[in-house]
Amino acid sequence: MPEEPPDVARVVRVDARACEVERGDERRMARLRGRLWEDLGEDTSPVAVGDHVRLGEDEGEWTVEEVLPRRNLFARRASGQDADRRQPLAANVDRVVVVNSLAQPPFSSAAADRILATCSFAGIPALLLLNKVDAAKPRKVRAVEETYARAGVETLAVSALRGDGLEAVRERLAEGTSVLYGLSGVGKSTLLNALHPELRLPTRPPSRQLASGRHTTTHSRLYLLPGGGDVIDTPGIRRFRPYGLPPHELRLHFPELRDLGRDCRYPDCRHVDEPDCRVRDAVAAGGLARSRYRSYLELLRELEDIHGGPAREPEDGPDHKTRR
Ligand SMILES: Nc1nc2c(ncn2[C@@H]2O[C@H](COP(=O)(O)OP(=O)(O)OP(=O)(O)O)[C@@H](O)[C@H]2O)c(=O)[nH]1
Ligand SMILES: [Mg+2]
Ligand SMILES: [Zn+2]
Repeated sequence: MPEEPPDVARVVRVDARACEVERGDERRMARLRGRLWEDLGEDTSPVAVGDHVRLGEDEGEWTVEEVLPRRNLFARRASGQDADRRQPLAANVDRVVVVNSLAQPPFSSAAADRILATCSFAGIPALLLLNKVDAAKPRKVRAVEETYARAGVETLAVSALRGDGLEAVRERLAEGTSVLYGLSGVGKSTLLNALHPELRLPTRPPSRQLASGRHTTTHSRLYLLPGGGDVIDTPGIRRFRPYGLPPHELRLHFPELRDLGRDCRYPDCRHVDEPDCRVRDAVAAGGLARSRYRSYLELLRELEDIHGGPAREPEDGPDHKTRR
């Protein structure tokens, strides 16, 4: 039984009908009030890790009465039958650490670029963590670093297993709340174990290294690092789709495209098939990474399919100025 009435707490893990909350040094479960599910709106859940909630009490049990306004929300488009809804991933965070692997699984620019664009859209700073440098060719590491330097994205190349680069990660995460996010098997939990050995989080056994479709981590949870900083470990994803990002805004969330696009003939150039497009010129001249442009095009088509947008086939003449 709580001695004093609980008031405001922070959510550190979310279950189906309850969540684990932290208040001061104390962590315990709190039941979500039924009415929180009544005004869900577009969301798949009323609460996310990192949320501040107002607590109540019911027969000695803690309850979540209200989710307090958020400073920001990292979210994605839900999958499966909930595909039209928003899945909250973490709230009130200071940065998203987009974790990618340089080998096993190979680097996925599609995953990195989708998550980075979504962070930009949500107004959350992001950095790209390149894990498994121990297993990667140095040339590959340099090429990826260069691509993202040109995109204005901070990168950190590390080996969670061997320890390379971990001091820089510790420094970077020492303040505020960070989310580790990325494909399954890239080494998020291994990294967190390296930063905080007492956690002993389960990681994928090496024998299952190449098996796909299985997450080792099943719940997002927030941990406090010994040297400072809070880190949220998340279950790996297979595919990432942004929620609520309007297709015509996408180009603003690819910084190199945004900069190059200022000199396109049309101010609202989509950089697909418009004449005098500086973005396409830059791709042809090697000034813009093909992988980034490919990610952009693929995402643009997907968002236009969802939100409605110009026809996918090239049109005759530059009539797109009147399209919306
Ligand atoms: N060679 C190498 N292997 C690593 C490194 N970091 C992690 N691994 C291996 O990669 C596999 C996956 O690691 P996990 O930490 O379970 O990956 P995860 O991102 O937490 O995966 P999910 O929980 O499924 O999202 C494990 O077998 C790790 O041992 C690294 O720096 N180098
Ligand atoms: Mg994990
Ligand atoms: Zn253009």
